[in-house]
Amino acid sequence: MFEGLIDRFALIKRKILGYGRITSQELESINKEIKISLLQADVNYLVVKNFMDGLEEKTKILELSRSLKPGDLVIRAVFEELVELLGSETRSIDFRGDTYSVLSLIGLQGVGKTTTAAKLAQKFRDRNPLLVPADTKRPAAVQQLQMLADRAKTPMVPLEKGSAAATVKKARQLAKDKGYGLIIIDTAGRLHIDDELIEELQDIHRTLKPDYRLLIADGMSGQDAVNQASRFNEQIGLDGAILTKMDGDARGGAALSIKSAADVPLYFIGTSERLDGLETFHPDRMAQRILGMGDVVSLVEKIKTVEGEIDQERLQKKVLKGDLNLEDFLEQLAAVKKLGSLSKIAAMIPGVKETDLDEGQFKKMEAMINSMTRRERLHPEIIDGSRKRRIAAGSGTTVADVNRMLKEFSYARDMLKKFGRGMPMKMPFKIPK
Ligand SMILES: Nc1nc2c(ncn2[C@@H]2O[C@H](COP(=O)(O)OP(=O)(O)O)[C@@H](O)[C@H]2O)c(=O)[nH]1
Ligand SMILES: [Mg+2]
Repeated sequence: MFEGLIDRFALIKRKILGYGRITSQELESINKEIKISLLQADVNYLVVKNFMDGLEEKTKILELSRSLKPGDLVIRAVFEELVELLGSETRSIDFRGDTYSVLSLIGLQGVGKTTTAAKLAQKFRDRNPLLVPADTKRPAAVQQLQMLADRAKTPMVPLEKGSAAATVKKARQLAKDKGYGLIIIDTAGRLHIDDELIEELQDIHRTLKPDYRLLIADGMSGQDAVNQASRFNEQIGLDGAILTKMDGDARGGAALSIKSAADVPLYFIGTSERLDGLETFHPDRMAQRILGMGDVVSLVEKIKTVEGEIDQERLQKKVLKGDLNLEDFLEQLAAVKKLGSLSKIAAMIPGVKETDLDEGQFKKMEAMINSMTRRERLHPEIIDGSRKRRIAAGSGTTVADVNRMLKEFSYARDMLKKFGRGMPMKMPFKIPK
């Protein structure tokens, strides 16, 4: 599946990850290659344009960081855009709890409707499914479904009076009487979408309202599949799609375009002629596959970790400039608290004895800072007598406590500025008694 696309992306990825830094010209040439790869995979050109716009927007503002290579960030951006293109979330059929659910399979001739009907019956056998032949034009179609139904060990309603609507009505009655939990309708296909086909489908849907109108399309047919999705969606409405024959040399165009171009999300993909050849479609896994599986996952994980550390870098810069305010201090207290007992952590700092730290004192400080307004935290110098009284009352402390805390804070800030370089900001600083 998608071999060509995967190969081209592998080359692009190797190139991107090889760069130590990426200039805007290099970024431009990378983007051009990505664009060509998508077009060669037969992705709809408007979809490609949107994709590139999104990607360029993302890569333009890459935050430079000492710990991350720009190449990693570019790959991550491509990955995220791909996931979005593929529909973001994994879809699943939401079955009714109280009564039967109805799936109507719609599509042109030969795309795999009948096969997929049986695959779904097998996949959801625990729902007690019932197969419904609604292709009345070709007697062979009913026989084919009967054969597949036997293989899937699922009952099929016999064709009623040569009429699709009558057969569907019969299925509804049977489901009520015998407690079938899932009705799967195999509708008729044509070589082209015509008025007669649309009317027939509407007639069936009027008789038995489907919970899901699912387009079945041939994944190898590229943009034809997307056009079918758009047209059926306009004329009868679709809730989702299943792309078949993805085990063949599907280039990826249909899967990558159907959600964006036709607004029809992909639920499953067919991956063999056998009845077990139906897979849930996962946008993130598919994007991983396109970009070369495992390393993309670990790369995204790594970026997440480093982004947490970037916050620390920002703080360290403030420390060095003497810009530290009480809000940062509060943030640090919270971060340290998450790590566990303060005294235990402090004991790991050379020169700090466990007894130097008074946990109660820290709690008091936190309460006082919490009683301050944001402006007071950012500009402690505005805290005058009346503000001190308010803060003391709000935190259950005294004005003397507030005074001491402010003195300690400004002392700590100045000390940190002096000795800040290399000082681990995760640790609480030592407060003179
Ligand atoms: N390789 C492969 N073949 C499939 C898949 N789904 C359907 N087919 C084949 O496609 C052909 C047409 O399928 P059929 O269900 O009769 O299509 P229908 O006319 O839409 O009902 C049959 O030969 C199926 O075996 C699939 O996912 N992979
Ligand atoms: Mg058929």
